[in-house]
Order: sequence, then C-alpha cells, then structure tokens
Amino acid sequence: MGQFPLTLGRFISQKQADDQGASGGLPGLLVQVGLVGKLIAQDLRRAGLLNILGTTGQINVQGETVKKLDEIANETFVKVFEQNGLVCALASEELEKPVLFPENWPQTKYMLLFDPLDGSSNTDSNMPLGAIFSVVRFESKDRMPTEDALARKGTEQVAAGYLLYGSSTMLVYTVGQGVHGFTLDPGIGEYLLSHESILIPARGKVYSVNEGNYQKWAAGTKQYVEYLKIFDTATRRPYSGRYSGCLVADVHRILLDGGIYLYPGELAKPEGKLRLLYEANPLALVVEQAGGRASTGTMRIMDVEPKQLHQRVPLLIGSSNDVRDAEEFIQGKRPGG
Ligand code: AFP
Repeated sequence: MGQFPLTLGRFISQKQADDQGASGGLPGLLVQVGLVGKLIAQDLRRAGLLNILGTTGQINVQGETVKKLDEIANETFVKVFEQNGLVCALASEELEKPVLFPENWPQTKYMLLFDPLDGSSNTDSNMPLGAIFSVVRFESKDRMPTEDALARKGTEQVAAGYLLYGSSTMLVYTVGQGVHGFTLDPGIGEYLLSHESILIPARGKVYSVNEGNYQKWAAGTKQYVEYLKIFDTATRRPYSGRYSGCLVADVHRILLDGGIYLYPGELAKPEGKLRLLYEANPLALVVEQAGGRASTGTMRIMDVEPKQLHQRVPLLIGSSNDVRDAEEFIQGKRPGG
C-alpha cells in the first residue's frame, strides 16, 4: 500500500525532531491553529443556512463594520487558545487590546497575533476567506508580557502562516525551515501534507491590486501598474490581473504561481491599509522562506520597527524580481519603464 500522506501533527513533530533547537510548544500551537481552521471552515461551509452572514451592527477598532463571521472567527481563536495553555498573550485585528494569560507564563513564552478573518467583504458572496497568524516569543525571566512585547519586528517571528477557506481549506506555515501546505480532508478531519517545501517562482505573470484606487496612488505606483499592461513578449507582459478581495487567497495564488500583490501607500494614506503585525509580517515570513520578497516599497517589511499593535504598512509581496521592479518604480529609479 502506498505511503499515507503525512498529517499536520506528524509532519511538524518529525520536522521538530530534526531541529534540536525547536522547543516543545510550537508544534502543539500550530496544530491548535489547525483546529481553529476546522471549526471556522465548518461554519463557513453552511454560512448561508445558519443566519451568520451580514453584519453585527458594530464597528471594530479599525473603524470597519464587523461582520458576524468576523466575530465568530475571533471568538473561535480566543476560545481555543484561552483553553489550551499554549500561549501567554493573544493579539487580534478585532480586539483593541491584547488578551494576556498570566497563568500560562512562564511555562509558555509564545504569543500569537492574528487576523481571524481576512477578506470580510467576501463573507456574504461565498468568495474566498482566510486567517493569518504570527508567533513571537517573550523571553523575559522577571515580568509578564505586555502589549509592547507583542509589537515585534517581522524578523523576530518564530512561526507564521495562514488558513485559506477556498474550494479546499488549507493551512500553510513556516517555522523558518521552508514553507509547507496542508489540505483539510473533511472526511477524516485531518490536514494532510499536500504542498511540501513550496518555492515561489522568481517572476510571475499575475498582478493583484485594487485598481479602483488608481487615482489615489503616487506617480511611481501608477507607472509600475501601467508598465505591467504594456505588450512586450520578452518580459512576458502584459500581466494578468487577479484580485479576490482576500489577501490570503491572492498571496496563496502568487506563492504557488508567481507574481505580485500590492496594497500600496496612497497620497492621502501613505501607510496604506494592511496591518504590519498580523498581516504583512506573517505573510512576509512565508513568502521570504519560499524565496520571494516583501517590501513597503522602500524597505523590507520584516525590518519595519513596530510602533503600535495595529499599525498599517504599505505592502508589495510576491516573486522577488516582480517586487524589485515595483520598488524601482516606486523609488523613481525607472521613470521610463
Ligand atoms: P477586509 O477583511 O476588511 O475585507 O479587508 C481585506 C483586506 O485586508 C485584504 O484581505 C484584501 O486584499 C484587501 O483588504 C481588500 O481591500 P480593498 O477592498 O480596499 O481592495
């Protein structure tokens, strides 16, 4: 009989066994993120039948309308992690303040930051959704983590990844030893290894951006997107536009096939829309581990020094050559294309 695909738990434990430096709690933490994914996927599969679509009537800390599924996804993350003792702090896009678990410290030093439901505008139209997570460690011997301990540079992440609720439910993660993808088999309730050691092509032919914002962009961003549309077979242009409204879905496509996703800064909002700590940093770690690049347009995402928990950052992410091209346009180094 052929080899049965590796489950998430077995794969992570095997990888951890190979890496003497890894400490115990991380595999369990990642498996628990997988559990959150199973619980949320179950709701999403029947969302139209459960009266969980639409909005709650609330506005979140981001000033955005809260969808019922945002709240359900956030509650699922918090409930799973307040019960498993695997983290000493949680930070969520949906919560203004972090949730601290002093009872779990110092047994566990891990802290989890997450966007519980990415792509909320897609909830009622059965379009792709995701979740993004980042893990950092709190090393102090003599004090509990506070909010400032969560605001760490992307280079300090010990793990990161995402859940993708698409035609399949997938979990993609990295602990700094490559990027691995698992597909949920709903029949047995297990994530099975489906994409081992993902590597992103150095260049793609897809760009993913909301062109409705075109008039808000600085000249360099406009010039780059216009450049992608010019016919030139030598540089495989024009690129194809693909934009789902879900960062996770668009970045996943680019991770596998190559290309670039952009949510650039705007003249009136130079910081852009996406969050550094629980959107840009985790996806930057995944994409860099797969051989790609993630930039603000002027610097590496993972080198950005955080100032506060929910800070925004412009994001260009994907194939290294595509992101470098975009940076050169944005930095005014290629006015002529
Ligand atoms: P929502 O979760 O509020 O829908 O935002 C989704 C997102 O953060 C990211 O997943 C999308 O790529 C991007 O914002 C869509 O933003 P626009 O609707 O402004 O293009």
